[in-house]
Amino acid sequence: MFKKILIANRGEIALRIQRSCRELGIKAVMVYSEADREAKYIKLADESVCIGPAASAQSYLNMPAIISAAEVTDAEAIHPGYGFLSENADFAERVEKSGFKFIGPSPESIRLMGDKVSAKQAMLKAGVPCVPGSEGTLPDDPAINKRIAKQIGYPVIIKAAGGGGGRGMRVVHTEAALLHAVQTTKAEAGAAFGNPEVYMEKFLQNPRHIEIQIMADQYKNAVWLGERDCSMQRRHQKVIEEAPAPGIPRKQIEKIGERCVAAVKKIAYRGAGTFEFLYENGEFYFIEMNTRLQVEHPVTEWITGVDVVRTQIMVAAGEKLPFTQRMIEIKGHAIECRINAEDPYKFVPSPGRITTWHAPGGPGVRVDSHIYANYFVPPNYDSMIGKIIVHGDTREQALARMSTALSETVVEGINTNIALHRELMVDAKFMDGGTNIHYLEEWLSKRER
Ligand code: MV4
Repeated sequence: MFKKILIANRGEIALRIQRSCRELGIKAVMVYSEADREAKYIKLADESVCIGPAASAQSYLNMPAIISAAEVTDAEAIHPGYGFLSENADFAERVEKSGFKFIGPSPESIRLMGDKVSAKQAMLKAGVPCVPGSEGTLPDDPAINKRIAKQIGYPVIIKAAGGGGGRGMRVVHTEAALLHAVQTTKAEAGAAFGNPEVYMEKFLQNPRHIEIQIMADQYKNAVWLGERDCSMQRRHQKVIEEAPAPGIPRKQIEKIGERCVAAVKKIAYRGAGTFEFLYENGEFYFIEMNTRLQVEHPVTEWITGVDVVRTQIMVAAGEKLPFTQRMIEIKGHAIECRINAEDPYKFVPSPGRITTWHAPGGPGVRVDSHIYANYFVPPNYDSMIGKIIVHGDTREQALARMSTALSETVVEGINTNIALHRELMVDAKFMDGGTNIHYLEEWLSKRER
């Protein structure tokens, strides 16, 4: 096992990874920007290194500074967390070329999945059901593109191969609008991702977002750890996640989970990964794979009993997966609310000093957060300041526990979205379960203040 790991991230996930290191008897080196100097998890660290100014580009995205920090502290491995450099194949490659283990998949796997066209081709070949669409990237020939769209049937969606997570997409409803949409998406993709390639899919109008968590070691052992329903989102930012997904037949999810495991083995994937699916009219359609630890991993941890971060570290160190598929049983129901420092109605970020912090507790309540009274939320980063996760024997119990947990929570000095979560936990449609990806935005547009 590693003796020392460098954690190349900040905030709640830096603390989450630090906790796993402690538990495994591994020393944690934290890196931080000037804006995060006063954070408590920095003071708790075995060692810490300032890697630059507040701006992410000069600190948490600064590859030479992070690799130098690993060198001077003699760390053996680097955990990238989520966001920042976590899905950057060049970073993973530079980490390994510098003699460190990257706690994540190989650069080749990250690259394969980073290109959404090669990802889809690999998954199709491995037997994972995908959204019907173009076979690869679209050619420049207008007649061919019109033919592809006609074959798929309108509406279609044009997506950038280098995009993902909702960036670089355009919906097209008629043939008259097709060629302009292809050209514009290409131009934008070239500018934004340095790759103008685009592909086409059938546009699904009212899907749910269901994802499958997988874990694999370097010996081609792989398991799936249930699914998560992440349909409650606003502008491609997830707001609430839960597991299992309400109302989907177990047999059907098992079939998809097994397909994901087969695919992971086929591409010799190592580490944690997530298959994103759209689920509409009772069918699953693969859209993308994420090659990182995800924000919402705690709901999976709670229904399976598997510590995802601990397992990531173990398999990166060359150990075998400590469990088989037979040992994974789904127990109860878990819900996560992301707590953001933001205006509860306008959603503009609300950085500043937290004057009061009272965390919820009791049976089935987990809080993943780095905040404390007198903590200053810097304006330079994502507005998520923590997560409240609950578990119950049933979804109803989990909902009730979340409502209680939210009512106990006190954050003063900044604005948060806690009131929004409290309203959603008692919303009749959300309580029924199975809302689609548009539900939250529609709900917000009708919300009274
Ligand atoms: C789609 C889609 C409908 N049809 N693809 C958005 C994020 C990116 N991961 C893929 N996205 C979508 N792809 C087809 N063929 C609708 C979305 C989408 C979406 C997906 C998941 C969660 C929230 C979403 C919000 C808007 C659009």
